[in-house]
Amino acid sequence: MGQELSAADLIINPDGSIYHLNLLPEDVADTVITVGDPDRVPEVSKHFDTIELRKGGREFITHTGHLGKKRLTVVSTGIGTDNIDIVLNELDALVNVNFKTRQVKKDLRSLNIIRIGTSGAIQDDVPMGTILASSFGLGMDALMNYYMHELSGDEHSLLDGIKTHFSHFKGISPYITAADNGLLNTIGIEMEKGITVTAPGFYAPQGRQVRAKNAIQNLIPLLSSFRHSGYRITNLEMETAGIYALAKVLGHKALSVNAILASRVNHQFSNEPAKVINKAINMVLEKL
Ligand code: R1P
Repeated sequence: MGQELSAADLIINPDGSIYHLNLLPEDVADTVITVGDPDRVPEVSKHFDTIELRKGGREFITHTGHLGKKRLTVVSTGIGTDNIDIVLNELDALVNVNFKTRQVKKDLRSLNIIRIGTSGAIQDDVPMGTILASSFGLGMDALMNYYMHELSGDEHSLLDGIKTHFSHFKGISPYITAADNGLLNTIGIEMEKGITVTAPGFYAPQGRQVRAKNAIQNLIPLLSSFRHSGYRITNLEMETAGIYALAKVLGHKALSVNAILASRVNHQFSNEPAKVINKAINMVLEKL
Protein backbone atom coordinates (compact mmCIF):
# COMPACT_ATOMS: atom_id res chain seq x y z
CA MET A 1 0.00 0.00 0.00
CA GLY A 2 1.34 3.44 -0.91
CA GLN A 3 1.36 6.42 1.38
CA GLU A 4 -1.90 8.26 1.90
CA LEU A 5 -1.62 11.94 0.87
CA SER A 6 -2.81 14.19 3.68
CA ALA A 7 -5.78 16.55 3.43
CA ALA A 8 -3.33 19.46 3.56
CA ASP A 9 -0.98 18.15 0.85
CA LEU A 10 -3.74 17.27 -1.59
CA ILE A 11 -6.77 19.45 -1.01
CA ILE A 12 -10.01 17.96 -2.30
CA ASN A 13 -13.16 20.08 -2.18
CA PRO A 14 -16.35 18.69 -0.53
CA ASP A 15 -17.77 17.84 -3.98
CA GLY A 16 -14.71 15.68 -4.76
CA SER A 17 -13.04 18.23 -7.06
CA ILE A 18 -9.44 19.42 -6.81
CA TYR A 19 -8.80 22.61 -4.83
CA HIS A 20 -8.12 25.32 -7.47
CA LEU A 21 -9.14 23.81 -10.81
CA ASN A 22 -12.51 22.60 -9.41
CA LEU A 23 -12.31 19.53 -11.65
CA LEU A 24 -13.21 15.91 -10.99
CA PRO A 25 -10.80 13.17 -12.12
CA GLU A 26 -13.11 12.15 -15.00
CA ASP A 27 -13.13 15.74 -16.34
CA VAL A 28 -9.59 15.59 -17.77
CA ALA A 29 -8.89 14.33 -21.30
CA ASP A 30 -5.51 12.80 -22.24
CA THR A 31 -4.70 15.85 -24.35
CA VAL A 32 -4.77 19.13 -22.45
CA ILE A 33 -4.37 22.53 -24.12
CA THR A 34 -3.27 25.28 -21.75
CA VAL A 35 -3.79 28.97 -22.48
CA GLY A 36 -2.91 31.95 -20.32
CA ASP A 37 -6.01 34.08 -20.85
CA PRO A 38 -9.33 32.63 -19.56
CA ASP A 39 -11.07 34.33 -22.51
CA ARG A 40 -8.96 32.20 -24.85
CA VAL A 41 -10.62 28.98 -23.56
CA PRO A 42 -13.85 29.48 -25.59
CA GLU A 43 -11.72 30.61 -28.55
CA VAL A 44 -10.27 27.08 -28.54
CA SER A 45 -13.39 25.12 -27.56
CA LYS A 46 -15.56 26.84 -30.20
CA HIS A 47 -13.73 24.58 -32.66
CA PHE A 48 -14.85 21.43 -30.76
CA ASP A 49 -17.73 19.37 -32.18
CA THR A 50 -19.18 18.93 -28.68
CA ILE A 51 -18.43 20.47 -25.28
CA GLU A 52 -19.26 18.18 -22.37
CA LEU A 53 -18.26 20.43 -19.48
CA ARG A 54 -17.46 24.01 -18.58
CA LYS A 55 -16.03 24.50 -15.10
CA GLY A 56 -13.62 26.76 -13.29
CA GLY A 57 -12.53 28.91 -10.41
CA ARG A 58 -10.36 32.04 -10.25
CA GLU A 59 -8.32 32.26 -13.49
CA PHE A 60 -8.55 28.50 -14.09
CA ILE A 61 -11.38 27.98 -16.60
CA THR A 62 -11.78 24.53 -18.18
CA HIS A 63 -13.77 23.20 -21.12
CA THR A 64 -13.65 19.52 -22.09
CA GLY A 65 -15.15 18.16 -25.28
CA HIS A 66 -14.57 16.27 -28.50
CA LEU A 67 -13.00 17.29 -31.79
CA GLY A 68 -13.92 14.41 -34.06
CA LYS A 69 -13.10 11.30 -32.05
CA LYS A 70 -10.48 13.04 -29.93
CA ARG A 71 -11.38 14.12 -26.40
CA LEU A 72 -9.70 17.39 -25.48
CA THR A 73 -9.46 19.56 -22.39
CA VAL A 74 -8.59 23.25 -22.60
CA VAL A 75 -7.67 25.03 -19.38
CA SER A 76 -6.52 28.57 -18.65
CA THR A 77 -3.52 29.00 -16.39
CA GLY A 78 -3.44 32.76 -15.90
CA ILE A 79 0.01 34.30 -15.98
CA GLY A 80 3.30 32.92 -14.69
CA THR A 81 5.02 29.77 -13.45
CA ASP A 82 3.53 30.16 -9.96
CA ASN A 83 0.20 29.33 -11.61
CA ILE A 84 1.83 26.57 -13.67
CA ASP A 85 2.87 24.96 -10.38
CA ILE A 86 -0.82 24.76 -9.45
CA VAL A 87 -2.16 23.67 -12.83
CA LEU A 88 0.44 20.96 -13.53
CA ASN A 89 0.30 19.48 -10.03
CA GLU A 90 -3.50 19.49 -9.95
CA LEU A 91 -3.86 18.00 -13.47
CA ASP A 92 -1.39 15.29 -12.48
CA ALA A 93 -3.20 14.54 -9.21
CA LEU A 94 -6.51 14.34 -11.08
CA VAL A 95 -5.20 11.58 -13.34
CA ASN A 96 -2.62 9.85 -11.14
CA VAL A 97 -4.01 9.91 -7.60
CA ASN A 98 -6.99 7.88 -6.43
CA PHE A 99 -9.12 10.58 -4.77
CA LYS A 100 -10.98 7.96 -2.63
CA THR A 101 -7.88 6.32 -1.10
CA ARG A 102 -5.62 9.44 -1.52
CA GLN A 103 -2.90 7.13 -2.85
CA VAL A 104 -0.87 7.41 -6.04
CA LYS A 105 -2.20 4.95 -8.63
CA LYS A 106 -0.05 2.03 -9.77
CA ASP A 107 -0.62 2.66 -13.47
CA LEU A 108 0.29 6.25 -14.18
CA ARG A 109 -1.34 8.25 -16.98
CA SER A 110 0.82 10.46 -19.17
CA LEU A 111 -0.93 13.55 -20.51
CA ASN A 112 -0.10 15.46 -23.68
CA ILE A 113 0.06 19.08 -22.55
CA ILE A 114 0.13 21.73 -25.27
CA ARG A 115 0.44 25.42 -24.40
CA ILE A 116 -1.01 27.92 -26.88
CA GLY A 117 0.28 31.25 -25.64
CA THR A 118 1.44 34.67 -26.72
CA SER A 119 5.04 35.79 -26.82
CA GLY A 120 7.55 38.40 -27.98
CA ALA A 121 10.36 37.59 -30.42
CA ILE A 122 13.95 38.68 -29.83
CA GLN A 123 15.42 37.75 -33.22
CA ASP A 124 15.16 40.02 -36.26
CA ASP A 125 14.19 37.13 -38.55
CA VAL A 126 11.28 36.01 -36.32
CA PRO A 127 8.61 38.56 -37.27
CA MET A 128 5.27 39.28 -35.62
CA GLY A 129 2.70 36.76 -36.81
CA THR A 130 5.14 33.84 -36.57
CA ILE A 131 3.92 30.67 -34.86
CA LEU A 132 6.86 29.22 -32.96
CA ALA A 133 7.22 25.87 -31.18
CA SER A 134 9.64 25.99 -28.23
CA SER A 135 12.31 23.33 -28.67
CA PHE A 136 13.48 24.18 -25.13
CA GLY A 137 12.09 26.18 -22.24
CA LEU A 138 14.75 28.20 -20.42
CA GLY A 139 13.51 29.24 -16.99
CA MET A 140 14.77 32.45 -15.39
CA ASP A 141 12.18 32.07 -12.62
CA ALA A 142 12.67 30.22 -9.33
CA LEU A 143 10.06 27.44 -9.64
CA MET A 144 12.44 24.53 -10.24
CA ASN A 145 14.58 25.41 -7.22
CA TYR A 146 11.82 23.67 -5.25
CA TYR A 147 11.69 20.37 -7.18
CA MET A 148 14.18 17.57 -7.69
CA HIS A 149 14.79 17.39 -11.42
CA GLU A 150 17.44 16.02 -13.73
CA LEU A 151 18.83 17.14 -17.05
CA SER A 152 19.12 14.86 -20.05
CA GLY A 153 20.50 14.91 -23.60
CA ASP A 154 21.34 18.39 -24.89
CA GLU A 155 20.02 20.05 -21.73
CA HIS A 156 23.36 19.61 -19.87
CA SER A 157 25.59 21.34 -22.39
CA LEU A 158 22.99 24.03 -23.16
CA LEU A 159 22.69 24.89 -19.47
CA ASP A 160 26.49 25.05 -19.12
CA GLY A 161 26.63 27.42 -22.11
CA ILE A 162 23.82 29.55 -20.67
CA LYS A 163 25.49 29.79 -17.26
CA THR A 164 28.71 30.99 -18.93
CA HIS A 165 26.93 33.49 -21.21
CA PHE A 166 24.85 34.94 -18.35
CA SER A 167 27.52 34.62 -15.64
CA HIS A 168 26.99 38.16 -14.36
CA PHE A 169 23.24 37.62 -13.70
CA LYS A 170 23.11 37.74 -9.91
CA GLY A 171 20.65 35.59 -7.97
CA ILE A 172 19.25 33.82 -11.04
CA SER A 173 19.73 30.07 -11.41
CA PRO A 174 18.39 29.18 -14.84
CA TYR A 175 16.97 25.75 -15.69
CA ILE A 176 16.29 24.21 -19.09
CA THR A 177 14.02 21.44 -20.34
CA ALA A 178 13.44 20.13 -23.86
CA ALA A 179 10.03 19.84 -25.49
CA ASP A 180 8.63 16.37 -25.95
CA ASN A 181 10.23 15.27 -29.19
CA GLY A 182 7.16 13.47 -30.49
CA LEU A 183 4.92 16.51 -30.02
CA LEU A 184 7.59 18.84 -31.44
CA ASN A 185 7.85 16.73 -34.60
CA THR A 186 4.10 16.37 -35.12
CA ILE A 187 2.26 19.44 -33.84
CA GLY A 188 5.32 21.67 -34.21
CA ILE A 189 6.47 20.24 -37.54
CA GLU A 190 5.60 23.28 -39.69
CA MET A 191 6.44 25.87 -37.05
CA GLU A 192 9.51 28.00 -36.45
CA LYS A 193 11.62 26.54 -33.59
CA GLY A 194 13.81 28.03 -30.91
CA ILE A 195 14.66 28.28 -27.24
CA THR A 196 11.96 30.13 -25.33
CA VAL A 197 12.91 32.13 -22.25
CA THR A 198 10.40 32.05 -19.43
CA ALA A 199 10.65 35.21 -17.36
CA PRO A 200 9.37 35.76 -13.81
CA GLY A 201 7.69 39.04 -14.82
CA PHE A 202 6.53 41.09 -17.80
CA TYR A 203 8.47 44.35 -17.47
CA ALA A 204 12.12 44.44 -16.30
CA PRO A 205 12.36 40.60 -16.30
CA GLN A 206 11.68 40.86 -20.07
CA GLY A 207 13.86 43.90 -20.56
CA ARG A 208 10.99 46.42 -20.71
CA GLN A 209 11.89 49.85 -19.38
CA VAL A 210 8.95 51.98 -18.24
CA ARG A 211 9.44 53.96 -14.99
CA ALA A 212 11.32 51.69 -12.58
CA LYS A 213 15.05 51.43 -13.28
CA ASN A 214 16.15 48.04 -14.62
CA ALA A 215 18.99 46.23 -12.82
CA ILE A 216 20.00 44.27 -15.94
CA GLN A 217 20.88 46.58 -18.82
CA ASN A 218 20.67 45.33 -22.42
CA LEU A 219 18.79 42.17 -21.48
CA ILE A 220 17.37 41.63 -24.98
CA PRO A 221 20.75 41.80 -26.84
CA LEU A 222 22.25 39.57 -24.15
CA LEU A 223 19.56 36.95 -24.70
CA SER A 224 19.49 37.21 -28.48
CA SER A 225 23.28 36.92 -28.84
CA PHE A 226 23.43 33.52 -27.12
CA ARG A 227 24.49 30.72 -29.49
CA HIS A 228 25.24 27.10 -28.59
CA SER A 229 25.43 23.96 -30.78
CA GLY A 230 23.20 25.57 -33.42
CA TYR A 231 20.60 26.70 -30.87
CA ARG A 232 19.54 30.28 -30.17
CA ILE A 233 17.00 32.03 -27.96
CA THR A 234 14.07 33.21 -30.06
CA ASN A 235 11.35 34.50 -27.75
CA LEU A 236 10.18 35.51 -24.28
CA GLU A 237 7.07 34.62 -22.31
CA MET A 238 6.11 33.48 -18.79
CA GLU A 239 5.08 29.78 -18.59
CA THR A 240 6.89 27.45 -21.01
CA ALA A 241 9.92 26.43 -18.91
CA GLY A 242 7.73 25.65 -15.89
CA ILE A 243 5.38 23.55 -18.01
CA TYR A 244 8.25 21.63 -19.64
CA ALA A 245 10.16 21.01 -16.39
CA LEU A 246 7.17 19.97 -14.26
CA ALA A 247 5.69 17.86 -17.07
CA LYS A 248 8.98 15.97 -17.29
CA VAL A 249 9.19 15.51 -13.48
CA LEU A 250 5.63 14.16 -13.42
CA GLY A 251 5.95 11.96 -16.54
CA HIS A 252 3.84 14.01 -18.95
CA LYS A 253 4.65 15.22 -22.48
CA ALA A 254 4.64 18.93 -23.25
CA LEU A 255 4.90 21.35 -26.14
CA SER A 256 4.62 25.14 -26.07
CA VAL A 257 3.29 26.93 -29.14
CA ASN A 258 3.86 30.69 -29.23
CA ALA A 259 1.87 33.24 -31.20
CA ILE A 260 4.44 35.98 -31.72
CA LEU A 261 2.66 39.28 -31.02
CA ALA A 262 5.66 41.55 -30.45
CA SER A 263 9.05 42.13 -31.97
CA ARG A 264 11.26 43.22 -29.11
CA VAL A 265 14.16 44.00 -31.46
CA ASN A 266 12.05 46.22 -33.70
CA HIS A 267 10.06 47.68 -30.77
CA GLN A 268 6.72 46.77 -32.35
CA PHE A 269 3.47 45.16 -31.19
CA SER A 270 0.99 43.44 -33.53
CA ASN A 271 -2.10 45.35 -34.63
CA GLU A 272 -3.94 42.07 -35.23
CA PRO A 273 -3.24 39.93 -32.12
CA ALA A 274 -6.50 37.93 -32.29
CA LYS A 275 -5.67 36.84 -35.85
CA VAL A 276 -2.22 35.57 -34.85
CA ILE A 277 -3.59 33.71 -31.81
CA ASN A 278 -6.28 32.16 -33.99
CA LYS A 279 -3.64 30.99 -36.45
CA ALA A 280 -1.79 29.25 -33.59
CA ILE A 281 -5.02 27.62 -32.34
CA ASN A 282 -5.83 26.34 -35.84
CA MET A 283 -2.32 25.05 -36.48
CA VAL A 284 -2.44 23.05 -33.22
CA LEU A 285 -5.99 21.70 -33.62
CA GLU A 286 -5.41 20.53 -37.20
CA LYS A 287 -2.46 18.37 -36.06
CA LEU A 288 -4.26 16.71 -33.13
C1 R1P B 1 1.71 38.24 -20.48
O1 R1P B 1 0.96 39.21 -21.10
C2 R1P B 1 1.16 36.85 -20.69
O2 R1P B 1 1.10 36.57 -22.10
C3 R1P B 1 1.87 35.43 -22.42
C4 R1P B 1 2.86 35.34 -21.26
O3 R1P B 1 3.42 34.06 -21.16
C5 R1P B 1 2.05 35.78 -20.08
O4 R1P B 1 1.25 34.75 -19.55
O5 R1P B 1 1.14 34.25 -22.59
P1 R1P B 1 -0.48 34.10 -22.59
O6 R1P B 1 -0.99 35.01 -23.66
O7 R1P B 1 -0.76 32.67 -22.88
O8 R1P B 1 -0.97 34.50 -21.21
